[in-house]
Amino acid sequence: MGLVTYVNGAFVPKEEAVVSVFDHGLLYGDGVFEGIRAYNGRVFRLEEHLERLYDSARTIMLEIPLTRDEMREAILETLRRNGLRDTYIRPLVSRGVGDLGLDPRKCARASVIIIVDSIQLYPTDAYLKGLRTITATTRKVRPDMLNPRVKSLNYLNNILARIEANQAGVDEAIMLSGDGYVCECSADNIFVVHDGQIWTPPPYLGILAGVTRGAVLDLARDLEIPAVERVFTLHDVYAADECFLTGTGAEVGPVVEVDGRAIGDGRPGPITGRLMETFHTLVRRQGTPIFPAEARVGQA
Ligand code: PXG
Repeated sequence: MGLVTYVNGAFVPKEEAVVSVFDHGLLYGDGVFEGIRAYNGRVFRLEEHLERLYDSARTIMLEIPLTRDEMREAILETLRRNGLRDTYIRPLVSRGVGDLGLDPRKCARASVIIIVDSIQLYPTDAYLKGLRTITATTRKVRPDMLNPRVKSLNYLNNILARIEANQAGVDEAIMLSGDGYVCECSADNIFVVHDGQIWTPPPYLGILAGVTRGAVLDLARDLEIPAVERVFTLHDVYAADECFLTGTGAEVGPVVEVDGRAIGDGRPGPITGRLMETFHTLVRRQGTPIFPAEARVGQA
């Protein structure tokens, strides 16, 4: 049997999971979404993803027609119906069906979709040898415009950056703020390592407050690797000993080249390696159990 998708309360085969051409998610990118992973029968940091989804919806004044408890249950039930223990989950809430005007008041009810499928952002090889990146000429949207902390269906800014990476024949693009500070990549947060200390940009700069980013900061604390949120420039990236990206899709991925410059010795660094390893151990242990029978096996 093919994958089953949740669409407005119904579980339908992937091929039959469709939305109206009048859905404002399609017409205007009016909606919010999440990207979540399940590992080993547990949904990693589900509560943090739910919180970000509801916070994003609040900012765009989108009323999600499910309570947070109902949304959690809908996600878990979609996973159960698919019998999946290791997968990628994409909950999405759009403004719903309206007319051709952009006024959201014409949309009577938000549409809720939960897709489960596999995802691979970068080739497997890139995790061993490291990712090659460029800096995109496309800058981040300023936080006082459409705040990048809102995980909205408007991803064109990031897609333009990704196209720049594709055109340059590299894996990913680094995006800068309007005044030139390093922000994040098209679908991942960025970290650099200087003299054993980890730096990552602060969310107020106008980046997505990544769940994986948070998990890596927690791991750094556990491993007693000093970590700070701070503003930095491309110079600090070029001069870094190590650089890596984090994201639900990407997980933790080493960066070995930025704008034609080798980072460190041009190979994935030791701190990145430790974090990649401990991250993969963490995700298999921590999380919300999908199947109730596993609930008693200790949830972190
Ligand atoms: N920055 C941006 C701009 C993102 O879109 C992240 C950082 C990482 O956040 P999390 O919470 O996942 O650690 C994202 C992640 C994908 C994909 O293919 C990921 C995102 C959006 C669209 C696709 O993995 N968001």
